Parts: sequence; C-alpha cells; structure tokens
Amino acid sequence: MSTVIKGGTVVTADLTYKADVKIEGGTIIAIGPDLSGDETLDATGCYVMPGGIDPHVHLEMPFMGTYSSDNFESGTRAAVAGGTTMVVDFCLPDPGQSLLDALKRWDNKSTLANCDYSFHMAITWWDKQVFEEMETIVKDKGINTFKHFMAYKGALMVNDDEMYASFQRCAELGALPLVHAENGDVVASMQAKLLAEGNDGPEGHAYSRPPEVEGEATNRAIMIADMAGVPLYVVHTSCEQSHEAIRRARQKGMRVYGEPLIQHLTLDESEYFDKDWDHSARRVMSPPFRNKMHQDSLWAGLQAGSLSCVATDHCAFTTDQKRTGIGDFTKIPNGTGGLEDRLPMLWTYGVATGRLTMNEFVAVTSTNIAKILNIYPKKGAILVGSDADIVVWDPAREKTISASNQQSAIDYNVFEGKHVKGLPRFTLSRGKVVVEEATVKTEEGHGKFVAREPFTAVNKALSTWKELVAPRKVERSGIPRSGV
Ligand code: DUC
Ligand code: ZN
Ligand code: ZN
Ligand code: ZN
Repeated sequence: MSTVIKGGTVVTADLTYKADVKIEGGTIIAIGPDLSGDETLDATGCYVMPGGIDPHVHLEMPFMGTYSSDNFESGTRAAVAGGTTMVVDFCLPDPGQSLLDALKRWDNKSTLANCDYSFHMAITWWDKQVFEEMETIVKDKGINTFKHFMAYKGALMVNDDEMYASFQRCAELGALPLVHAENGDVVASMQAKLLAEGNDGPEGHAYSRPPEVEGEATNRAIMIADMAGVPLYVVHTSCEQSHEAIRRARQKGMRVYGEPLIQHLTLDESEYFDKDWDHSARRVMSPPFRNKMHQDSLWAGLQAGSLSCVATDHCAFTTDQKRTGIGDFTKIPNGTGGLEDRLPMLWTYGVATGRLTMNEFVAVTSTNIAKILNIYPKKGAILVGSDADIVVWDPAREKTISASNQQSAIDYNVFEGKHVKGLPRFTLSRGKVVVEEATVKTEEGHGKFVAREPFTAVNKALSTWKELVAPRKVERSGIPRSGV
C-alpha cells in the first residue's frame, strides 16, 4: 500500500520546492512531480514538512510527590494533533536506583505511545555502578544523552564533582550531556528566605529563580563540559544570561546547544503577578517565565543560530495537583504543558510575524534536534529513505487554543485564548495518517523506540581547555622540610 502526498510545497531546513511525496512501508520512497500511488492525500495550499521532534517531555513522571498527568498515550496524542511526530522523554532513576532498573519502568510506560519516541537518561546520583551502567545504556540501550539537574537540591540535583565525573564518562562513551542549569543551592536559600518572610504564593517561585541563578549554572556547566572535553546541551534556556554564556562558548568553538521553550518565547512573568492563585500556580515551572527583554533575546538566538531548537518541557499537572502548594509555593508541582501547541504557536508568533523563515521553523522544531540527537536523516528530513514522519501544514487553518478541546489530560491550557493560524491538515507517523483535518486517529502502541548511536565525533579535540595535556611534574632539588 503506497500513499502519495500530492500538490503541496515541500519545506525542509534548507529548501522550499513543489513536489509530491510518495510513502510505502513507513518510509519515503520517492519525491518529485506527478507521483501516483494507492492512496492520495491532498496537500494543495499546504507545506509538507518533517514532523516536529520535541526533545524534552516528561510523561507520567514521578515528581514532587505526584506524577505528571499526561502519559505516553495522551502525551503523544497531543503531540501528533499539533504536528509533532517524535518525543524524547527523560528516564529518571531514583537516587540510588540502577539506571537499567529505571529504564525498565520507562520501557513499560512507553508501550502506549502513538508516535515514535526516545529517552534521555538522567544522572541523579553517582558511584561506580552508575559509571559502569552508563556504558550499557549507550552501547546496548540506544541512549546517547545523559541529563544532569543542577537544581532540585535534596532530590534530583548533582554536585559539580558528580557532574564533572559524568561528563568525562560521556566523553569516553561518545554521549552528549544535558543540563537543567539553575544553581540549586542559591534557589533553596532564596526559597527559605521568601517563605520565612511570609511570601508563600506562586510569585515566590519566580522570585526564587531569577535569571542570575540560570546564568551562573549555565556558565559553570559550559566550563565543566569544556574541561571534560564534551559538547553540552542546555535544556530550557530561558534568559539572556544563559543565552549569553551559550553564545560566548559557541563563538570560541565549543559545541554548546541551547533549547528555548515555546512557553518562554510567548508567555511572560506577568502570569505570576496580579492574577488569581490557580492562574499563577498553573504556570509555575522551572525556569519561570521571564520579561520581554529575555524573550527578545531568545527570539534573536533562534534567528542568529546561537540557540538550536524549540521544545516544550511538557510536564502537565492538573489544577488539583497544583493546589498541593497552597500556602507553600515550593510544593507546587513544577511544570506546564505545550506538546499540542508548540508548532502552531511558533508558526503564529515566529513565521507569521516574520521573525523566522519557514526553513528556520523546520530547523528549530525538527532537523537541528535530529542532528544533535544523531538520528538524522532517519528523522527530521524529507528525503528518500527517511521515516515518513510528516506534517502537512495548512497555513490557512486557524483556531483559538482552549482546554475544552485539547488532547492533554489536564483541565486547563497555559495558552488558553491564544489564536493560532497554521495547523496540521495531516500528520503522518511512519506513514500512518494519525491526524486528518481536526480528527485524531491514533493507534495506541504504534509508536516505537528510536535507538540512537553514540557520537563518533566526540573526542578531546572538542575541548578548548589546553591544560588537558598531561601535567608536567617539576623536579626540584631543594624542598624545605615541613614546619621549618
Ligand atoms: N522543570 C519543570 O518545570 N518541570 C519538570 C522538570 C523541570 O525541570
Ligand atoms: Zn528542567
Ligand atoms: Zn524538563
Ligand atoms: Zn501501527
């Protein structure tokens, strides 16, 4: 059975051209004029683009005393409804837990997926067992990325010695370290002070995580990665301080990647002030939303290429879950949704406003991520042989975002009321039509795990730190005796 996407304009990260796309057995088998097949999808007036890849989601994740409310079924259903055809979730071992045991839990959860997916492995603690298991994770389990939390003190946070050891291990194995860059010690101290002063509302969350804590941690992680001789991926880059550190590193030749979220690009800190408690608490995430200066910095980074991809950090909690933090903002589960809205919001606020070209849109929602994750051109491309993960994008289709008709399992949407123009006409997951007009036709379990090979290019040449050469032992004749 072959399918032809007919009459559309193919848009990739570097080309825009009229062509039909023919699919068979889940892959693209031909691209060109006047193709025919058993089934035809009408793409007249539409752009045929690689499906979105969201490199940062948390589905059914145990976190802050609860579980995020979208699981692999509802989360990937939301993804495809918005044109995203692959997600990367974070496998989070409990401190002390074997990485391989944690992975079994993630393997079980993900059997519900409606589209393809992969995992990042989190390093939440450190000892010889973790060091050894990392090799199995990379060589046998198809995971080439390790996440490090520099915040969430007393829970997920790793210290600098642990991070440096893990980064060096990543360098040996050809893996890429990721960081959640916020100074967890300073955050914990500011949280305690705010609470002691009676500042217990959701605005306290924003006050306790200023851009400086993110900038400091980003700088520190970049320096540590450089000394370890590995590239670095900074998740949810939300502010100029962090972006500045990334820009500077890239200018020096370091491979450092920054990932702004669609939420930080389009929502600002006013969400935490002069709004009712539920409104603000629903928008509590880390890092928090920032002001316009930071938003402009993120848009500029996407335009100039100093920031690489746009994600969601989709980690959805219901209003009831958020309310466990009434009287203590540090207990509000951190996280917001966005999987269904990432592409339409970025198109509306990025492409339609002229901030991004269509090709840049494809680059930052799909192709750049595929390259960084080492799955290009299986994913992130419209090429013969690529997986048929495709979104047929209708620039004339519009809607007002509302929780009342979203796929996510939660009872609100942080983008409620935003009008978007540009939505999928069709979404295809490995050739299967999973969205047609506004109808979602997913098949639970259709999604498959995507294994990712180690990076062969990772080597000591990545470091700009000249001291990596063997230390020279200095021979001295006269050594004073101690105490003299
Ligand atoms: N930030 C969030 O807001 N939620 C999940 C984890 C994170 O770092
Ligand atoms: Zn994070
Ligand atoms: Zn996250
Ligand atoms: Zn299937």
